[in-house]
Amino acid sequence: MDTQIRSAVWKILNAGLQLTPDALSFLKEYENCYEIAEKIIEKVNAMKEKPLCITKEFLEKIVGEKKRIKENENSFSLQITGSKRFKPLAAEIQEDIEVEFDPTEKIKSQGNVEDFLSYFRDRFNKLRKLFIKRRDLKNIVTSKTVFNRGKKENISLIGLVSSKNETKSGNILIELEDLEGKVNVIIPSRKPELIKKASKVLLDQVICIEGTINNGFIIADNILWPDVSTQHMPHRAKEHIRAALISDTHAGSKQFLEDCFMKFIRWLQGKVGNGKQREIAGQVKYVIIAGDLVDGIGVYPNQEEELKIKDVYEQYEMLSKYLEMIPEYIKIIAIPGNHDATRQAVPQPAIPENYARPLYDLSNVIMLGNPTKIKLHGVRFLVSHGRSIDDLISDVPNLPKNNPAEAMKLLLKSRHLAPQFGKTPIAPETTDWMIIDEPPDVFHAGHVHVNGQANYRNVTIINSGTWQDQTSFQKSIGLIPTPGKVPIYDFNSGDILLLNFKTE
Ligand code: D5M
Ligand code: FE
Ligand code: ZN
Repeated sequence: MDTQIRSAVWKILNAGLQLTPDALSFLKEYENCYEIAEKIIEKVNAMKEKPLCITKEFLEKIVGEKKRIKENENSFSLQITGSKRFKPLAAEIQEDIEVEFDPTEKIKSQGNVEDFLSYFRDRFNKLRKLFIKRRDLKNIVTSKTVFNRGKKENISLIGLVSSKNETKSGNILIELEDLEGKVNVIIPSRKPELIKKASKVLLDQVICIEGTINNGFIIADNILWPDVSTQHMPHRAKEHIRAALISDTHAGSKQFLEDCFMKFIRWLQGKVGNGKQREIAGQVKYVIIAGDLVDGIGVYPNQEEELKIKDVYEQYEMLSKYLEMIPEYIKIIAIPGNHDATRQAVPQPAIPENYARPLYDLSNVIMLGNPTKIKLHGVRFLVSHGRSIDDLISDVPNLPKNNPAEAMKLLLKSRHLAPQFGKTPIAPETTDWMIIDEPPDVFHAGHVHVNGQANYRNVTIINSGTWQDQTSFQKSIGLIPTPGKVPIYDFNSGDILLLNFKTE
């Protein structure tokens, strides 16, 4: 059965309605059968006595009304283009995918204390190397050698932040730890700019302090993060293709916006949008999904009340029914989030095949772990679900809630995807796979359900938003999601176009 009619029938059945065979044949004749299905449900919902079965006569009435409505509508998401030919450029272009890092096969942790020791040792060593590579640091010392230096000498100490406190006089006291010991650093209250910088210092981050020695302390002159080089040059592709960046579909949730997601798929199929919008659809070669594919089950207390589908296998099945409708020449890359059926601690292996079989069965879907590094046509993508963004927004003063890209900037600066231990759960792998060893060209995350974009030292930062409407939990914490917005990344120019599929 054609995918359009399949989704229309799926929608009707899901609403608890049946179609007579006549009605089914009638519906099949219409290219906009999905919109007709929406209208059927809307109509039935408005009826006092609801029919159990939708007949051909019922449909004929609706189609008449539908035609009239279409003439008055001109919004992007509802525009029907009829039978104009769609010739997608991306179908002519060969895929070019290189998975540079996928944690799935690397994961080994047994979860004991020694593992955590090696984990933090690895974090420190790798980030220290990044600092040393910068070559702008003078007189690098260690916790052991620092006090051999003279009082007036400027020194640089690299260490992991093991504590941070404000003293009564308004100084900030940071304890830095390296492989040899610990040193106390004072950020003096008389330097307000430095105090402001210190507010961005997180526990367990590896930072560098520049300063001088006084009475067994380091008095800080500056705080540095491993950061991204100002010389970072992004890679661009010669092909005029694009990627649609999405996340947090939350299939199975009562708040999953099926119609909105369906509009997105119909746009990818070249079935909605004006000429320019359809041309852009035809350039989409990749859809990247940054986690929370399904809503899961038992993720938070009383989640059942918020679920339309209470079985995680069926949730993946439902998502696959949608993804199946995406043209096959478009490659779909999906990683897990904290709602998916894989371990919660990062790095997360890909969702196992036994949970998400229908997704693995789609020939154009590639299932990877969280985080993932992937090179598409030479352009480097770092894709991570982004749970730690929450931690940063709650702990760093003045980080905006309505643009998660600002928090993502700080992750890039710290060259780490989950700096704070004891927040986003981290698995005690002996290697720290959450380090951003190479700055990517595109840093894509989700999780916060709020769309946002930024550019930081030539890295394009994108938080893709969600397809789930506000849940009662989100309402209780004042989170206003931005569902249905899709950033479209242009591989050739590096530009982002934001499309809105939400029907108001
Ligand atoms: O997360 C969706 C959004 O909801 C994200 O911004 C975090 C927020 N969220 C989710 N669970 C919690 C708890 N327990 N406390 C505070 N904030 C939360 P998602 O991963 O889709 O559930
Ligand atoms: Fe989510
Ligand atoms: Zn999430």
